[in-house]
Parts: sequence; structure tokens; C-alpha cells
Amino acid sequence: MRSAERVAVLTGAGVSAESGVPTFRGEDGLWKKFRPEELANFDAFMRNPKLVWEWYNYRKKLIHEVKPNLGHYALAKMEDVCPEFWLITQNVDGLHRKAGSRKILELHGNIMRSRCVECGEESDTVELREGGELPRCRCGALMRPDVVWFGEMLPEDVLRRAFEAARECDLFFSIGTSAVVQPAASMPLVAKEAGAFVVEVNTEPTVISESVDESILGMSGEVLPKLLKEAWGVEI
Ligand code: BV8
Ligand code: ZN
Repeated sequence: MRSAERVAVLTGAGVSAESGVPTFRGEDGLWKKFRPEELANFDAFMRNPKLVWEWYNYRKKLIHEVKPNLGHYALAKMEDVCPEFWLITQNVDGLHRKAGSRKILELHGNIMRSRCVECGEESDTVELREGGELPRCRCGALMRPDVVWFGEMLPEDVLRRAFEAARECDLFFSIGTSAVVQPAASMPLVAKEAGAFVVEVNTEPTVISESVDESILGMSGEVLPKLLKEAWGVEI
């Protein structure tokens, strides 16, 4: 790791778990009785925009109250000590930026940003007021959370740059992700095929554990600071 020139990291909901943000597929990941896949899609939104806005308001409120954890800070430090570094995240909670990471590729958007379903106008402030009207754009159409829902394309420039980072790196980390959601989950394998040394850090084995070079079972908030110290001699 110490000799790595170009490092790329893919993170999932697991890196935010120690901050208190529920993961998607863990036991604490469910909200009320719905599965995320049933709420995080456009049809569900158009069928019941109020319910989907309530789900996102619940998650935004929770995210406002949490702080980055040692795993986020270790990744921000890794960016400082590596010659070239990209942080590719599936998370929409903005915690990597809060921890000081700068070279971030948000594959699935950002929960704090909303956009118009018609004209695409964006806003960082608009949201559903408690018991209020649905948020609408100046053009009159509905505003939606600016995240990528199931069945939707990922932002193509971000996706292109993420695959480029995965292909060009010599060290790739897959951290806190069950590696089931595509196309993000294909990145560790793309990196491996392109010759990178691939390391997984996760609290449970995943579908890619057999294919990576090193699969470390553990909590990212504990493992990443240790890796930083062992490999780069840096304390956070
Ligand atoms: C696309 C944003 C198509 C919203 C998210 C069949 C039917 C329908 C669709 C598909 C299908 N098969 C494949 C698909 C495509 C689909 C997909 O992959 N589905 C999966 C479920 C099978 N993908 C899509 O739809 C994508 N779009 O493919 O477009 C297309 C193609 C051409 C043309 C037009 C369209 C869009 C996917 C993006 C969906 N949006 N989120 C929101 O957040 O509200 S996905 C959601 O899952 C989050 O982004 C999350 O990050 C992501 C992945 O989950 P994980 O991050 O991995 O979280 P998870 O809970 O699963 O795992 C956490 C892990 O951490 C666990 O393993 C746990 O052990 C570990 N952990 C816990 N604590 C810790 C820890 N590890 C370390 N330390 C800890 N402390
Ligand atoms: Zn509009």
C-alpha cells in the first residue's frame, strides 16, 4: 500500500453506519415497513410523492444530526498522503465532504440537493415542510430529491470518471458496501481486471470477497485508521 501511486476507493452505506446512519440492507436499514428499493424509485415517487418526501426528510433530519466517523477522517487523510486519489461513493449523505475529502465522485447524488422533475432546476434549500405543501419548482412542477433512484442512469460524467479511476489505479479499496448495486459494484472487479491490488473492508463477507486480493472483516472506523498508520505511518 505504501508504494501505491494511484489509489481509488469505493464506499457504501457501511462507512456511515458508525456515524449512526442506518445502512440499506442491514437489520436497522428499514424505515417503517418499506424496503428502500420500493421507495427509492421514480414510480413510487410519482405515485406517492408525499410518502417519498417524508422518507427523505426523515433521512435528511437524521443526517443533519450526525458527524463523520474515524473511517471518513482516515479516508480524507489517505487523500493527503497518496500521490493520486479518488473517492467514489454510493452514499448520498455528504459525510465524506464534511470529513475533509475533496476528490469525491458521488455516484448516486446527494440527499441535501433537490431538483425539478421537469426543468431540472436545482435547489439546496427546498424541502417538504412538516404538514406542508409538496415542494414545487418556479416552473410549477414537483421538486424531487437529487439522488439516483433504482432504474435511473447515474450522472454520466461522474460514472465515466469513476470507471477511469478504477481502471487506472494500482490500489483499490471497496469499503462498507454489500457490492450488490450496479453499476457501482462492478468497480472493484474492473480495478482487479486492470491489474490493481484490491482490498475489501466490510463487517461481513460479500459477493466480491472471494475475488478481491485481501478481504478484511471489520468496522471501517477501526480498520482504516490502523491501515493508515501501518501503511503510511500517519495518525489521524
Ligand atoms: C441503473 C440513492 C439502469 C437513493 C441508491 C433488477 C431489477 C431492477 C433493477 C436492477 C435489477 N438488477 C440490476 C438492476 C439495476 C439496479 C441494481 O443494481 N439493483 C440491485 C438492488 C440488484 N441498479 C440501478 O437501478 C442503478 N441504475 O442500473 O440504471 C439503466 C441502465 C440503462 C439505461 C437506463 C437505466 C441505480 C442504482 C442506484 C440506486 N440508488 N441510492 C437513496 O439513497 O435514497 S442505491 C443504495 O444502495 C445506496 O446508494 C447505497 O449506497 C447503495 C448500495 O448499498 P450499500 O452502500 O452497499 O449498503 P448496504 O446496506 O447494501 O451494505 C452496507 C454494507 O456495509 C454491508 O455489507 C455491511 O456488512 C457493511 N457494514 C455495516 N457497518 C459497517 C460495514 N462495513 C464496515 N464498517 C461498518 N461499520
Ligand atoms: Zn422546474
